[in-house]
Amino acid sequence: MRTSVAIIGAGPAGMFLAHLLAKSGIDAVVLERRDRAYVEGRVRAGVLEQVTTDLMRDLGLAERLDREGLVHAGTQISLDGELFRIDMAALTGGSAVTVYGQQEVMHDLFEAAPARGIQIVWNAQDVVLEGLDTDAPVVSWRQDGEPRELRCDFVAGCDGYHGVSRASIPGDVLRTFERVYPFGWLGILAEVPPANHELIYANHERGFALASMRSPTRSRYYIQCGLDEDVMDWPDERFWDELCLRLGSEAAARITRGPSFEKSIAPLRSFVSEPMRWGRLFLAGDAAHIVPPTGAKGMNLAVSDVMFLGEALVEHYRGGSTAGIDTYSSRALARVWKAERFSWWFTSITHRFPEMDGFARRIQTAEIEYIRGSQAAQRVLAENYVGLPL
Ligand code: RFL
Ligand code: PHB
Repeated sequence: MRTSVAIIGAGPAGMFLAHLLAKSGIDAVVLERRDRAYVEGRVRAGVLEQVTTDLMRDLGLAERLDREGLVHAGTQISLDGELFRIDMAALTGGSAVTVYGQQEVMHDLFEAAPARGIQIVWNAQDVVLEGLDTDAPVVSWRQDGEPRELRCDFVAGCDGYHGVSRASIPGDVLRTFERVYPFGWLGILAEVPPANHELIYANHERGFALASMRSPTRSRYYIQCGLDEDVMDWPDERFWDELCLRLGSEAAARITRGPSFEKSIAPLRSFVSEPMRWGRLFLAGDAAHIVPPTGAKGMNLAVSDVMFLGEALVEHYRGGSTAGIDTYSSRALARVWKAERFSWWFTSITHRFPEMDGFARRIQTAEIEYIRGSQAAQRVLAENYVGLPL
């Protein structure tokens, strides 16, 4: 088999890239280790930046998004139970975010793929990348136990944090930067109306909490938890009690409790690997970087990476210029590091850290009080939250 671009991974990065290339008539094959139900079933991101919703519109994938997506012009912050609002639209000249689950995005990307000639190979086992520093890379894998091979011009490594792509770059080329946080997020989904029409990010003495949603009838809530905790120790009633305490009485009064149908713990990490290109391999999305979920940047960064990469590849195939390809890594990393900074900062001002003493706690409180009282500080938060320009 032969194609122009072999895309490893059918997550948001891989599938958005496949659609971008298809739109410009560039041949690509997507290789995915799991099946469609697994990829589409993963409960993950919920908040889309305008860059992401605009791309979905450009690609003709926004019919359902425009019908069902919940546009949020503001967000709420709670400090020890007291709420205040950041008017993102007013502070950014009209920008907003849209609540539309990653599962819905994946569904729309997969549904539209066959009609556009996008080829996805599901259950591709033991993917190996070779010849990445030559003009003729080769991707091999196993399909139902049989060996398969794909020759290509370029490989897009969109296979997430645990994929093979980053690991195919020699150790003396790759530099990695990392912070691992001493806590996780315990998240639930429940078929109950959300407590509030906008998200609430809460800093409380007992730890962080987040009130989010997926639709007017489906809520997504998170609380900060220890890394050694077990979901089995968090029956629904305990979760609701703790959530209500941390969000404070005003928000708690509006919480509708109900049985959760998803409950899991996610660790928090900041991670960047540089460069994002080696020879004919390009890394995009979680394969190259991870942000803690505070600020909702992960999927949006995967999207901006592949917008840069798509542009570079189209430029190459149209005119033979390698300018976009050569600057891909530095262009993508410039935006990545700003989102890393924001996610790290937003995590650091909203969570309880084990080593936190009275001084650290008061500095944190002062920082949030400062945001509450300063338009300038609110604007900084808002322009990062809605997404920095490409
Ligand atoms: P993905 O989604 O991990 O997809 C990678 C795909 O590659 C496949 N794969 C392989 N395929 C072939 N061969 C191999 N060897 C392979 N190894 C892996 C995998 O099966 C998978 O299908 O990476 P991608 O595309 O870069 O997308 C990244 C986003 O999924 C991720 O950043 C977000 O989910 C992060 N995230 C959030 N992002 C947001 O923008 N807004 C949010 O509100 C938000 N909330 C979240 C989040 C992530 C969370 N968790 C669980 C990590 C909330 C949570 C709790
Ligand atoms: C979510 O709804 O899953 C969500 C929302 C905002 C975040 C992270 C996750 O910052």
